[in-house]
This record gives sequence, C-alpha cells and structure tokens, in this order.
Amino acid sequence: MHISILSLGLLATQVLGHGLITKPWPRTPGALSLAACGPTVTNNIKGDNTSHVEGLPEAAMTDAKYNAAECNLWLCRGLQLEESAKANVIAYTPGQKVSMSVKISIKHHGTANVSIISTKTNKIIGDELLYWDKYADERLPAMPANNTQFDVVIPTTLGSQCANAGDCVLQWWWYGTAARQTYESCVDFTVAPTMPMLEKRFEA
Ligand SMILES: *[C@@H]1O[C@H](CO)[C@@H](O)[C@H](O)[C@H]1NC(C)=O
Ligand SMILES: *[C@@H]1O[C@H](CO)[C@@H](O)[C@H](O)[C@H]1NC(C)=O
Ligand SMILES: *[C@@H]1O[C@H](CO)[C@@H](O)[C@H](O)[C@H]1NC(C)=O
Ligand SMILES: [Cu+2]
Repeated sequence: MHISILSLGLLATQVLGHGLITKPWPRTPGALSLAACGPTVTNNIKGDNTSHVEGLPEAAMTDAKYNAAECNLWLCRGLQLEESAKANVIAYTPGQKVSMSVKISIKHHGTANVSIISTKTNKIIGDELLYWDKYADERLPAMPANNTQFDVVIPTTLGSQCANAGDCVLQWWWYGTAARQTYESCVDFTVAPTMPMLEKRFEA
C-alpha cells in the first residue's frame, strides 16, 4: 500500500470540502472524468463531492493518467460531460428563468459568481449572470437566503454558442478569500439557436 505525503494532505483537506450545486443536477464523476483526470482527482471528488480545487493539480500530477489540459481542473473541477449524462442535458430557451440551489457544508467568506462558460475556451460568454461580493460569510449570524437559492436568466444573446450538449456549462464559482479555496460546480445545458433572419422578416 502506497500512502504518500501528498495523498495524506489530500485526505486532510477532503474533510474540509464545502460546496456544490444540488439543483439542477450538476456534473458528477464517471468514465470520461477518470480518463481525463485520473483516479486521484475522481476519487477525491467521489470521497467528497463538495471538495475544493487547491491541492488537486499537485496531487494529480503524480498520476500517470492525469492530462492537465483535458482535465482542466479550473473548469468544473475537471468533471467532464459523461456519456451517460448526455440524455439528461437540459434544453433551455433564451430568457428562461432557472432556479438553482447550492449546498454549502462549511462557510468561508468570499465572493461567488454564476456564469455561462464555453467549455472549449474556458471563457465566460457575455457577462456574469450573478455575482456576490459577500458570500458564505461565517461571521454573519445566518447565511443570506440567496447564497444557496437563486435564479438566473438564460441570456437571449447566445446564438448558436450553446447549441450542442457539452458546448457550455452553467458554472457556480465560489472563492473563500481567507481560506484561499475555490469551489466549482457545473450544470450542462443547451440553448437552441434562434433564427435572426426569420425574426427580421416577420418584423419588416
Ligand atoms: C454528493 O454527495 C452527497 C453525500 O454523499 C449525495 O447525497 C449527493 O447525491 C451527491 N451529489 C452529487 C451531485 O454527486
Ligand atoms: C467568477 O468566475 C470565474 C470563472 O467563471 C472566475 O475566473 C472568477 O475568479 C470568479 N470570480 C469570483 C469573484 O468568484
Ligand atoms: C443577495 O442578498 C443580499 C441581501 O441580503 C443583496 O444585497 C445581494 O445583492 C444579493 N445578491 C445576489 C447575487 O442576489
Ligand atoms: Cu475550508
């Protein structure tokens, strides 16, 4: 049995994992995540699905199966859209309101956002949908309701950028400033392209 100092460190931080999206159903580990990230990352997330990113890239490097570029731990914690999940990817319409829930098991004051990310570039499409300048503040007597329950509105300007399953994710991102811990959780969705030419014709 091999217990390296790194994996012991990882076990210690696992106890401290703290957040993920619970509604809509987020990405979870499976065969594709394992192929891209290797067992160190997927076992970490299976062990605690609220775990943070810090420490994972270093721990994963010792893993022959880890492909940093394919895994991309700074997008959805490396979780990929699994084949078995493709049938359940949600089709949204432009302008649709989406209710989201997040589970926070331990608080760390910081900032958070929800945005639509292009998975090819790992860049935000448009503006952040939501931003909290104060989030998960353990110094408050109670957590504001909107830290764990909130709505986002699907933009009407996506065009065909999120037409196919896996093109885009709705990513919740929380950074605990003093804890220096990053939490990422992603929902897969599609938005069918609108037909601007057709709309113009009707307007004329
Ligand atoms: C995360 O883990 C909890 C506790 O093990 C489990 O109940 C929940 O279904 C998991 N959620 C996801 C998205 O994996
Ligand atoms: C917001 O999200 C992006 C990734 O989508 C991240 O790079 C950025 O640091 C986040 N900002 C905050 C304050 O959470
Ligand atoms: C969350 O609620 C607080 C008030 O408790 C408000 O100041 C803040 O703008 C809200 N943030 C978001 C992102 O809805
Ligand atoms: Cu922590």
